Amino acid sequence: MAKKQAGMPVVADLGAIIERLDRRGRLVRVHSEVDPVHQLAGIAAKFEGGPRALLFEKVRGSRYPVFTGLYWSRALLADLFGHREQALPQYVSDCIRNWQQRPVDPVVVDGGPVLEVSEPTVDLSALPIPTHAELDGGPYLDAAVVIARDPETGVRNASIQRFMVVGKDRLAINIDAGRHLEAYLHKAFARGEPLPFTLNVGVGPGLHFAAATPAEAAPIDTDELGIASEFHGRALELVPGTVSPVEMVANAMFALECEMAPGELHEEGPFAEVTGYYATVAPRPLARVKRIHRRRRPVFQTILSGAEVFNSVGLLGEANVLALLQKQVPGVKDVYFSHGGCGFYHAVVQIAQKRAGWAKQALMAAFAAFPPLKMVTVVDDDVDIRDPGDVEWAMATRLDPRHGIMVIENVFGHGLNPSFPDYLGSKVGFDATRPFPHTPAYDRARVREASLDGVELSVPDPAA
Ligand SMILES: Cc1cc2nc3c(=O)[nH]c(=O)nc-3n(C[C@H](O)[C@H](O)[C@H](O)COP(=O)(O)O)c2cc1C
Ligand SMILES: [Mn+2]
Repeated sequence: MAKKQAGMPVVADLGAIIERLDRRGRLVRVHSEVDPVHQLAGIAAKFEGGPRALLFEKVRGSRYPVFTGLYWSRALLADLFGHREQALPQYVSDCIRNWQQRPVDPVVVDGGPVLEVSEPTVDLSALPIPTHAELDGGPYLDAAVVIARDPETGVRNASIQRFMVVGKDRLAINIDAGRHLEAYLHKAFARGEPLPFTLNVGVGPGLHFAAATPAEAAPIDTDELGIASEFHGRALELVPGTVSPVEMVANAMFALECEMAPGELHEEGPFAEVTGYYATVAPRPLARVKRIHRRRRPVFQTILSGAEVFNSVGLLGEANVLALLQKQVPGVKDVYFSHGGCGFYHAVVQIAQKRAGWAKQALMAAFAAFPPLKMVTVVDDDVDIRDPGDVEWAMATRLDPRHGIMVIENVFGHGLNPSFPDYLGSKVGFDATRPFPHTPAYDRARVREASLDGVELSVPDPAA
């Protein structure tokens, strides 16, 4: 692993993060050689959601280890950032607000760890790129941060897209409708030009969060890489591209310089998505890899479709909905994107209502703040929004089905959700708050808090 740069915060460097996880008993090391086709993901799935990430030390066919699981537990992320788990959305939303008010743009430096080795030839088969699910169409890069520049304004964008390996120097990419990369591609192709971009594999969560920040919080005319600077407490360092004006992340593990040419498509998919369904096969943009750079001893990073995505795109969506609701609707206290809702289709909002109708205002504002949402449920502040049983209790006892359910027909949503074919479907909001003004009929019954100190008791183990 490359040496840590002086003063570099741990969250800014994946090498430092892996070392820290190891020291704190939060890293499972897989010593045996594993097959990158299905076996790696199968082993990783056994640890998914747990308190530890995973390092596969030997992966068949490659010289490089593979790291996974950084995002599958909020407890692990909270430990890394030094915040309480439940305070993460507020912390993330505060960082994004600071960036919106006083952005610290990235700086371009001459060199960095990612330029330690520049491969003489491009051969993606040398990288330990895993094939995850049984029906996946091939190996996928799914944790790489895409950096591109607006062909008209030169503004940089950061995002994450899935890339299927379709040749030793070719990738097929899935870009959802409405992404900034899609807009850049249209602009470049309208001019008859290719779109250069870089793929940065093995970066810290600050940059990963910057890339996952939704367009509603980081509009197309802003350089959202600056959000990483905010998480790091210092300017993000980039190095210049060697074949195009698009930069690479100075301390990434690997950086691939790529290009999409007008009209070039390739079949992409299937891919087991975060929804729990396979994304369909279709002709999608083809990218050519021009150059591969890496650290001397790099670690490849991959992400399992599931909790890892709930806690990245989901956490960033949550933070943005929270920020907007706190600004627009009095009384909003907290927001959670439930895992049953795939991390970004169902928002549960907690509100201390001071006036009738504000819960419904919260419903409308949440839908506007994050277009992939299909469901929003608003509950009072005596309900635990992270406990599905408690949310159901509020729906079962407080929701008035005649007045509390709001259906919005034929509206733009997320294309990966099968109930939104071609991005069109219907959404539903549930106002599960108590009638306002509040009456004792809806007061929650509670037993008095008692201490077991000094209480003599015997607790047997139940018979097996
Ligand atoms: C692990 C992971 C995988 C993702 N895969 C895709 C993808 O394949 N296609 C896509 O358009 N967005 C994907 N996203 C979501 C986008 O990266 C995210 O919405 C981002 O904010 C888009 O950037 P933009 O607002 O600059 O367009 C993924 C996000 C994560 C964290
Ligand atoms: Mn963007």
